[in-house]
Amino acid sequence: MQEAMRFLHTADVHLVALADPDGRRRLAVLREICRAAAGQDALVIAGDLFHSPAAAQDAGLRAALKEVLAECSPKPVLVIPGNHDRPGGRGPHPLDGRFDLGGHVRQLGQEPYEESSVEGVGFYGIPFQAGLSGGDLLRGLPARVRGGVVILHGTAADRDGLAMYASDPEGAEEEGDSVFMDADLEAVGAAYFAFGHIHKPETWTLKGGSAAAYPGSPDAVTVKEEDPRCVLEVELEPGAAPAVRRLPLSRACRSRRLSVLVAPGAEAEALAEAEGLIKAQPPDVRPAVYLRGLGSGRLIEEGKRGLEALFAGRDPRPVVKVRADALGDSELAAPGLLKDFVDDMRSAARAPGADGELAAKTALLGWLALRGDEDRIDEILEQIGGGHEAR
Ligand SMILES: [Mn+2]
Repeated sequence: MQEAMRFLHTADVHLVALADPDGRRRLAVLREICRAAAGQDALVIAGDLFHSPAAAQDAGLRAALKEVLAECSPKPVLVIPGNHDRPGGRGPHPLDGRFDLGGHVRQLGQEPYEESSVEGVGFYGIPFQAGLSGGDLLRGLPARVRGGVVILHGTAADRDGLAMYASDPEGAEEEGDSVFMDADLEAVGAAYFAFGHIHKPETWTLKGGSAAAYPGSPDAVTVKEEDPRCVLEVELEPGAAPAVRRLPLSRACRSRRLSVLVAPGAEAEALAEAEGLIKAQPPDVRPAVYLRGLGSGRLIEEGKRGLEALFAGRDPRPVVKVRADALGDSELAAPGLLKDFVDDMRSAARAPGADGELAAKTALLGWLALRGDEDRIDEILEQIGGGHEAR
């Protein structure tokens, strides 16, 4: 490398079929990235370009993808398979060259690593694979990797608090998870480690002046991805630490988790609140509404379906999750403490000048206190105290 070089680093695009609005939006975000990469020396995609092997088999999606990737031609695109492109990390995968994604697209699919060069800088792609540990994979890189770039897909184990952002922790594709330790990265001595797998943007420096980063998914894939979405611009200069900048993405959506408290007899108020919250979100936010508390299971489920139907045309579509204790209608009507509680709450809510929703929430706390449910009380007080806007 004679002078500075710059490339863009993304990962975890999670393309799905274009019949799904998520698929069309993610491809539009990738187009935005490719257009920006046309002014750089290269684009790195560090795994999980496809959400699943089935998505990669979709010829229509692949044709659209090839057209989008052409936006940065002739600048090279370097891509490795991640755990979603290749569940389990074994056997064939869609990025082994079987599909033509454009002459400038380098599919680094050979195990244990595949080498490529851009502007005299070595790029070492480590495809997601199950045979070797993260430490063994790094120790297997050649000595000339010093000063170069390593592209890899897995969990950086020494990054506290990041593991929870890995997608689908219960999914089969998490098997054979690659784990990389900072000490092993430091021993490699590459200038930059282009990670994929964790969907939250994170950049860190290593001993010896190297840098490592997750760009995060460019478009929200799960409800956890609440940070603004970005692509990373990496600048390598001889004799200097890499400079890593976050570039915002105008077409991307991010998630926002919102809680609504449900109380028996006030289910409709809670659902109206949920509707209002969803409507209040800006268009780049995917609202994820959690219905908490307790109430009629029938009314809550009906309400959830109603909200989903009402917002079926919204892009991005909201997510509605029921986290309330569901009670049967007969339980609510049966004589006893619960019946008395519901009746008292209803009459309190009907009192002149009363705030029905506030009455419901207050009564719910009373009901949980009667049940001795201290954990739930703390959780609910925290939600009420924090307010919805704070998140
Ligand atoms: Mn991913």
